[in-house]
Amino acid sequence: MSRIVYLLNGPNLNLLGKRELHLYGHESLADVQQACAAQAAQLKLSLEFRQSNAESALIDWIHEARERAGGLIINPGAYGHTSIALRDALAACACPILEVHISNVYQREAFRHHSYVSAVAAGVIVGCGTQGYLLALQRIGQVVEGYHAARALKLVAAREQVLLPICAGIHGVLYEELPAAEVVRGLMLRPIKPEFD
Ligand code: DHK
Repeated sequence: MSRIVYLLNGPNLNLLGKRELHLYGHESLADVQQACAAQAAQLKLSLEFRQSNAESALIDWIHEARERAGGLIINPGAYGHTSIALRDALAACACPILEVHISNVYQREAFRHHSYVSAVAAGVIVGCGTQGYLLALQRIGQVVEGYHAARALKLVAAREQVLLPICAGIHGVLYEELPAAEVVRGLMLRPIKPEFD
């Protein structure tokens, strides 16, 4: 599983720190990018941080991520509420997708309460301010780590010809506590399942 993570921002997010400060906060997009880059480095993830006001550019980047990424984080901005094209592009990605909204869209106008993206996202982070991006990165990092841990364990289990839970026991890993167990037990299975069948 690739360690590349795409973090995409949709329309008007280039105005972070300049528009509706009470909703979106004082940080600029450059501030957010800097914080995300630091977090990604800590998590050993390679970050592709991008923003566009154009739906087509976002779709092209999602197609790119489809080929390269281990995870995709997207704040679709208003396109989340309107764009079936964005939703379809995301649905074609096998990697885990997290949707982020800086503001609590459920406390706002009714037209913001529905997102086409949510149905194809593994998770949604709403109303946590720009920290939502860091939480999303942390989550993707954990899934990627879990995948690699599970894969390594699976290889050892195959080599030693024991079942995965027994192998975990032999190697002193608390199977229930292993982050990979989450992967093995079925959360976020969409991209990973074929490997563990
Ligand atoms: C950002 C936008 O630009 C809005 O169109 C969405 C989202 C909410 C946010 O909270 O990050 O409705």
